[in-house]
Amino acid sequence: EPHSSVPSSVSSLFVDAQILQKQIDELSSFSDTTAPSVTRVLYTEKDVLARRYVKNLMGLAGLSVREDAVGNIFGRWVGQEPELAAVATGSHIDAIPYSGKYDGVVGVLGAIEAINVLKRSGFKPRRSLEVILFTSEEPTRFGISCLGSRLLAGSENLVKALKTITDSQNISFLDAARSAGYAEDDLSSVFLSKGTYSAFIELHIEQGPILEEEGISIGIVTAIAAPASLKVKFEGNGGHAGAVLMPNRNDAGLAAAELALAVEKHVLESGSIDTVGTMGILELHPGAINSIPSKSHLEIDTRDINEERRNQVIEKIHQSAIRIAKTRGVKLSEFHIINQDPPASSAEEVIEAMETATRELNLTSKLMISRAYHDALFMARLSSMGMIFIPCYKGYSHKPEEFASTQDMSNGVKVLALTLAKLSLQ
Ligand code: HGY
Ligand code: MN
Ligand code: MN
Ligand code: MN
Repeated sequence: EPHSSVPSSVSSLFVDAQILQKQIDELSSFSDTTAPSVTRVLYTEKDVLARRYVKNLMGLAGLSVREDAVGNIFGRWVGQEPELAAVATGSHIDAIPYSGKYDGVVGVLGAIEAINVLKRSGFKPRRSLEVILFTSEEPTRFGISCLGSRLLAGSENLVKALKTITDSQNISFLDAARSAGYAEDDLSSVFLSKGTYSAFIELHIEQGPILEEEGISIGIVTAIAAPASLKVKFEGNGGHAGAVLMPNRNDAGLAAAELALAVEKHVLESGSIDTVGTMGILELHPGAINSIPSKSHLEIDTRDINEERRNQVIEKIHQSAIRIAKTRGVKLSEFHIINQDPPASSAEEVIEAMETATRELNLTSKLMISRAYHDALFMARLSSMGMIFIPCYKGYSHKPEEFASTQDMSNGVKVLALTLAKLSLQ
């Protein structure tokens, strides 16, 4: 049967930006903190409400919806040749504490709107098109980033870890998942086979200032930086903050502080602006002003577009932790690498489809790398991958001031719609 063509006149691509903004605002109301901040953590009551909201929009868009054992949600528009590998798109809707309402959400609600745009244009997909809501892209609750997409890409280690892992309230992953109506089947049922998708594309705000500063409408991502997270614990004798003289102290808190500064030192001595690192979590026990910390728990996030250089930083941080423990007479009770992922490159054919789409839409675009990680980093293990960035206000993200204009979102949705259409017909 004749393939339908990509929407002939791109002017037939109409994005209902008002509805999209309204949906973004409504979704942001499912939050555990007051507006304008958004907090929506995996498997909480607000997360379940938000998932229901998105499933409803998928249904209204005529997508057939399914959910897997950890709550990845799939909305499929079956194509004329349903046996072919589908073209997928999607992102996440979980939000770290006190963050904004666009991170991830633009790539889920915008993807559903892209489907509506194509339907309104009369387009008929050859390959099925699938919108994915990934479970728990953020590491907030269980310390695991991109939990849903990591599992989809296949990870026996993660299945094992999820059987025992608990959150800070000592609730197990499995109990939390069951409370949200998931984890009935074995978690390895989540794995997707390599041939499931021919391409995966994620629409996301840039979470950086470049596109806005340079007045460019679309970022075409060529690679996603290699993320790693470390958990470190020190233990000392603690004691009275007044009575114990300095030579007799082994202060677990100051050991953590010294390691945090060592992270900065090792990152800066890498010689590349692409190497980054911080200590995002620091907990001191007992956490009383007049008690020398007897325990410290710190978590370190370090990334680089160059995997080798990033791994050298991790090695140096480990050496510093051992040295600090020795010189301060504290115990290094834990040095745990939570994740140490390789970077991912976008596929040439997806980049080309995006460049053609932006040209046809008369939009300016720029090739760039993503320093933030995304579910696309793991979907790249299953199929060709690409990402579309849109500008966001001053590059702000992971804070309530996060903002993307309806014009920029509409541009992003059109590029996504046209790219999906092109790849669906290939
Ligand atoms: O941290 C990240 O890179 C992502 O935004 N969660
Ligand atoms: Mn055919
Ligand atoms: Mn994020
Ligand atoms: Mn994100």
